[in-house]
Amino acid sequence: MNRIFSGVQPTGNLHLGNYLGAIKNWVKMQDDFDCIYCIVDLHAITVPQDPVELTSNTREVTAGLVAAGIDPKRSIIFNQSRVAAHSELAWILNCFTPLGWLNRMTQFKEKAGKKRDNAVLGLYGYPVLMAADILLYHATHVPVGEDQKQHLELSRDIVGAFNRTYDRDYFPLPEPMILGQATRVMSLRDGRSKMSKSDASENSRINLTDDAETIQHKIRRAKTDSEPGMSYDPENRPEATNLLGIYAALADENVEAVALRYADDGFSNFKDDLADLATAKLEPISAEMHRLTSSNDFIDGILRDGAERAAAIAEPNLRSIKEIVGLL
Ligand code: AQP
Repeated sequence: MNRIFSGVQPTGNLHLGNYLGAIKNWVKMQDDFDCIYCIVDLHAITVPQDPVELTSNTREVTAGLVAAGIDPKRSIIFNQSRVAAHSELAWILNCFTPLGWLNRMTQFKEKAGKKRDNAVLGLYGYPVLMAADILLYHATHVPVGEDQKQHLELSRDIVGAFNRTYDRDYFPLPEPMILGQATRVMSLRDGRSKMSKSDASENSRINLTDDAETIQHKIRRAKTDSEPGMSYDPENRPEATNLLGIYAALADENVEAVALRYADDGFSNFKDDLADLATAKLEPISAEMHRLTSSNDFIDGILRDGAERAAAIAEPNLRSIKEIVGLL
């Protein structure tokens, strides 16, 4: 069976972008793939993290995956730092990754900002650790949102460099899977920037832990424009386009069909319907997350069991990689 590997950072609340761009698809893939879903805590520490919050976010993200429908018995769910092979393989792959490739990564440029010399080495090497995550399990398919496409291309380049160096087809080329109607959900406060956990504005995103009232409030306050009616126009109407895309993804409908249905409605009517739809879809997940996080034991058990199953695949693979490189 083909294998999926995908990850999510425990850097804060899971939001609608994570759900529609990644997790909703991950749930469906369990029927057709051998799935490994990783809480990438080593990636999270590439920017400063409060230790207590990092631990609690790791549990909360795990609860979010399970509440959204990932079955920890069928799929492996674990946190990255428990399987040391990720860090070991990342070091090996660092030695196959020219700096020129990393210099092109837009996420590093965005996250490092203007003070690039102060950015840490881990942030620069973030995509190499991501390549290690994927290649350690010989994953064939990687479901991601649009924002991670460039990193996945880098993983494919690293596979090419490694396989060429040792003149064998050792690592399979991982295929990106950019699925669904909402591969890039935008901020509710600015239709041109990505919905993100690290956005300072709480109103920019809908968290999976938000209750019905908060969801309704955030959607009603979402930025609008002054055009009449709703229309799908990414270039000129980013906010309307984003809200229509969210509706289509939540309802599993075609976005053009949704736009046509609301062509004569103003933002206000559309937002009422979107708020009802979002509440109906997200409230059960939020309620289940609260239930699951009421005791740590259940979540910690999932992560412990997942790490054992992940290590059982990762460790023999790392041994054969080391043999190829001449490290034993
Ligand atoms: N806005 C988004 N729209 C669609 N997909 C998204 N993803 C993230 N944001 C959106 C997808 O969710 C998966 C997990 O992402 P992540 O949490 O590991 O990293 P991220 O992309 O850096 O997410 P954030 O929220 O923007 O985190 P911070 O603020 O900490 O950097 C990935 O598949 C991603 O594509």
